[in-house]
Amino acid sequence: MSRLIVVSNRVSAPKDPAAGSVGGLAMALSSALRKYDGLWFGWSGETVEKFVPEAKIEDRSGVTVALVDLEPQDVDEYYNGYANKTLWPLFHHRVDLTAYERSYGEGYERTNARFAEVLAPLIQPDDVIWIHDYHMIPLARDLRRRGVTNRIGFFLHTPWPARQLLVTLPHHRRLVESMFSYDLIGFHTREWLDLFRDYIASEPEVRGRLLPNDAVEAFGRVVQTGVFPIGIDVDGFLKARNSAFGRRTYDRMAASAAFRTMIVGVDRLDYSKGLEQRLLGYEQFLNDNPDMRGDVFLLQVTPISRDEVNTYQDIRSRLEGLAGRINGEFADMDWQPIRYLNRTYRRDQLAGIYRAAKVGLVTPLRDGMNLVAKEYVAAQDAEDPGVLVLSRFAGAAEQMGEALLVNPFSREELSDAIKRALTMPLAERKRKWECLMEVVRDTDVSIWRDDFVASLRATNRPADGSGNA
Ligand code: ADQ
Repeated sequence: MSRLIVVSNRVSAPKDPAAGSVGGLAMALSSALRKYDGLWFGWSGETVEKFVPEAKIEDRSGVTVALVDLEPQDVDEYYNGYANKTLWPLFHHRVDLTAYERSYGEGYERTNARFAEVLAPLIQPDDVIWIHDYHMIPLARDLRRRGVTNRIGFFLHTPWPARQLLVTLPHHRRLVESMFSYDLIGFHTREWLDLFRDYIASEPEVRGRLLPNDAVEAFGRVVQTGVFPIGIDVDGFLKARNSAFGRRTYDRMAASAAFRTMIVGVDRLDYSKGLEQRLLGYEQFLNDNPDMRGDVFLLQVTPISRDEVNTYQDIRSRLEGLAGRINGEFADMDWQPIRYLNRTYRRDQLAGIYRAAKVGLVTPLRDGMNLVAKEYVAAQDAEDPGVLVLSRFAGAAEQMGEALLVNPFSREELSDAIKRALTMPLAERKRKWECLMEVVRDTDVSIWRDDFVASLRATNRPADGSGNA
């Protein structure tokens, strides 16, 4: 079997795979790389004064990684700029937060060309290349320019935006055209794929054709697309949950809840996760249900992320203010309605925390998939499972229809859903959980990975490699 090359902005192959903090995606990709004797390529996270077009090769527990250092200007314009201030907000429908700076677009193009310059010589004729996420959309085009004719696939971990919003990007056509250098493009959900297809078919500057079996034709080329819903490493997560540390964390949480019912939220601090709306919905619930105050509390675990971007500093201080205000207004001498913390936990601890919560609040305003929803379900006890309240705007909602689906923009709807979750009879909770757990198992991260790689290997490549060059 030919080698697999995984490419992502940050290489998360773990130095120590036994460490409790390694995520399912990192584990799944690392084990595929061990199996196919592959390579994981990406930015080292380091900067150098002058770019050197050569990768640093390391071995990380049997996985070969190839890392590139970038110049500070690349990091400002490509990573903090175009990736995190332009594409991330735009793909999450926040045009109000999108930075339309020309220098960011130029830095993005330059840095992707640099990645191609370093990666191209590492590629062998039979390698299959899998590029991840919005940081590296044009990379296949840049590799083709360097004569790479291998199969190249792309997977987008975020939503794809509606055409009406995508066209606010000055070079939207160029960005989308670059995607036609791939052999396969994958999305988490049918909804994101349909939005992509809508752009191809309806955008006057493109006027592409939708072909059978989700192939699309535009810019004189044909590309295969598909839906590949990501999931968690179910067995690994259950092992973490049942480990001594996972059980100890559960006991510790249960003791600290002191017979009160815990509601949990676990999200990176990001405006796409709907954290302010969630706290307002919870406040509404406290207002609507004075008799339930004192019996519940919300544990909101929110590690800081992308703190070098101003928008993230703003939302951080707004959230702190909001949590403080709600606590100030409702707390009693022996009860605090919100425990708000900015730290990360190991997976076994996280599993113990989820398990102790009778309600999981996963209410993003827009999210590619959302793995917390699946982790919360996997952590529950079959005999007395908690209830998942899930935003209808998370990709996960396309599969997890048995959750209590809510519109996170409406605080009344959030309040009603929290109440319904807290009062749901055991039989209904069990029935819902069984359906949801089946979805979690059916979308295990290893299934997602194998499905994508097999589909990529099955795509038709022109014999001389010229068709998509
Ligand atoms: P994210 O936006 O990061 O991922 P999500 O899918 O929820 O969102 O994954 C977050 C991960 O971080 C989960 O595994 C969670 O356990 C972990 N995490 C969150 N808070 C933590 C904490 N306090 N301590 C430790 N771990 C914590 C992007 C897209 C998503 C898509 C994924 C995968 O935005 O839509 O589901 O990629 O494709």
